[in-house]
Amino acid sequence: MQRPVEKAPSARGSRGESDRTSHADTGSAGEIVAQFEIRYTRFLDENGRAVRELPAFARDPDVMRPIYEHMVLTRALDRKAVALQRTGQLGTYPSSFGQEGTTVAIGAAMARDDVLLGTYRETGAMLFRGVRIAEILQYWGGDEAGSDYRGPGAPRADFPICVPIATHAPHAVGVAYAMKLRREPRVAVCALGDGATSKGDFYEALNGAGVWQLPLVFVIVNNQWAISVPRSAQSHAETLAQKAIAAGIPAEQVDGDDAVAVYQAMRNALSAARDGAGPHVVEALTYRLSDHTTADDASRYRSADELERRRALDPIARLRSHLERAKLWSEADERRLEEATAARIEQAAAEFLALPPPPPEAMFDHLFAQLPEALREQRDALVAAAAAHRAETVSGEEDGQ
Ligand SMILES: Cc1ncc(C[n+]2csc(CCOP(=O)(O)OP(=O)(O)O)c2C)c(N)n1
Ligand SMILES: [Mg+2]
Repeated sequence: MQRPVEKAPSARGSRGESDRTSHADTGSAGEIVAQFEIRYTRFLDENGRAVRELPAFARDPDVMRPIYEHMVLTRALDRKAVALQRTGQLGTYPSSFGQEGTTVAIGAAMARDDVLLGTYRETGAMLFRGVRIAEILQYWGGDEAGSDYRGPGAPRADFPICVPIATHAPHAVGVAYAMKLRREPRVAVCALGDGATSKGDFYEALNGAGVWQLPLVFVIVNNQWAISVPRSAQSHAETLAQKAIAAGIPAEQVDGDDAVAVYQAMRNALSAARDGAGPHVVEALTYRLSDHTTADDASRYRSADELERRRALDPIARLRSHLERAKLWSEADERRLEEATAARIEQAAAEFLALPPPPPEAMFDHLFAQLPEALREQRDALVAAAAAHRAETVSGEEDGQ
């Protein structure tokens, strides 16, 4: 019996109606009504050699050099932030060590007016988009004012770092819906982890983005771990990208340690979304070389062998070899970059360390344009309690207690 099909599968990469017919009689359980495939793209191998014809931008110094420079900057900031945390000068910090190829290429591919909704591991994208180093440190130092990006050319519309897993995915749908409603040529980018793809928020967001055909690009930053949960225990699906298929959204995988592959996939997805072609999902396969955060010790759950193997795929070394081979980078460039990067980091760290500690009520500020009523009450209560505590301390000191 023929099963009615409302509509041919619309996801790019699907085989569509004609294949359906050719497979119709092959199975005893019924005809195949939909088939899909997920493609994987990589341009540079682990040694930075091209494995297929490179896109033109891969030889364009104006595109590639800033990407490389920001990858180096991101790694240097991570190193400094961990050192500050270890010496009691910063709160818990999540390094993006090993993921620089993905996070920087996300930021580089976006247009200024696009809106980034990222997790705590998108430092490279934030830096590329003009968030100041001192602001990033300020945020991780526990001061919410760091989320109120104010540098020159700051991405004012970008969302603050999202620590709750996947809760920013439905927000991204709202942002993209507004863009569509206002007919703005803008795209929302929602970056989230492999672990986040197991959350209901993610599936709900995919569904909304698909059904409303929103200008929204999801990037699954698959770094193989969700704290101590490995990718193999996260989902039985062969790829995380294919979760998009159920929502009618085209999806693909890229080598996330190949900045050229991530940049190209993002550029294509962003320009299609800007032109009204709807959402897209990019799964970037990378690896978290660091502990989950400074509060974690990954050696308790993953092997030294695995880490060793993955270190050899370093996205920075890979891109540098490509740039040197393409004559876009030299030893002298590297020395200059190292010096300039170290100076920028030290200057920003000094600026951060000189900031006065925020008052306790600042934790309520800088996130909402208008504080919701329930939070306003809590803020008022905190201000009153802090004032009472100060008065008590002063009178205690006066009494010589
Ligand atoms: C809603 C929610 N549940 C649990 C946590 C605790 N938590 C913090 S990070 C994390 C793992 C996230 O893994 P993944 O999405 O792969 O991102 P990654 O940290 O690897 O970048 C969890 C469960 C949280 N922050 N938010
Ligand atoms: Mg992860």
